[in-house]
Amino acid sequence: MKTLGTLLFALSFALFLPSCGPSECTPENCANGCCTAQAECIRYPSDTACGPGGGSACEVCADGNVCHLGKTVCIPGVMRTRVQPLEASVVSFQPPDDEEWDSDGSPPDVVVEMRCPSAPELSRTPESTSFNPIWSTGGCEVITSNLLKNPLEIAVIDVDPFTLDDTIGTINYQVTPEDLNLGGVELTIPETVISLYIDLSHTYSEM
Ligand SMILES: [Ca+2]
Ligand SMILES: [Ca+2]
Repeated sequence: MKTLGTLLFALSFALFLPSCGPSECTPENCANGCCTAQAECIRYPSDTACGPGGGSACEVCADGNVCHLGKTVCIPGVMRTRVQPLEASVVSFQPPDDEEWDSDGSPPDVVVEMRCPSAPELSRTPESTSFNPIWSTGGCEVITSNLLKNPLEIAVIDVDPFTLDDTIGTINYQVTPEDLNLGGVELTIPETVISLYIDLSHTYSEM
């Protein structure tokens, strides 16, 4: 009965382990966040754990309420986030053969296409002809809670008028409460996109 012996040994060992209750969450060890009922320190508030820094109790926002990230309190209404690519940095040559993006050696004509969670249409920025393209339009605006449920599907493209566009890179990215609180996120697509900064700006409206 070797198996049973092993089991009993493991069981007795488990019984003598120190109990793993929640550790404490206090104003001292959670100065930058709020404390959940499970004694977890939440640094970046969201609808399910909303509260200011200082180790106070996090609030779960009631139905029809959202966590106002600036005020760090639950307010009645709807929160929307505008997702806008602002700037990127693209490598000078196309891997794997280090070809130029365009045959005349000019910089790529970069657009960012995004499929945003629950948005009805693909969003698309204007062209920015540069290795460091910038944009200020062509993003999407969605209900913020949807952004936390499904990833952004992002494609960075070099538009070519007479041939098929070159796909510079694609990435699916799941937005986090941290990104929402910081107001943006910087992404990297291996090999081709050194950085892509996406701005996340929020608006709140009464139901
Ligand atoms: Ca091209
Ligand atoms: Ca081009």
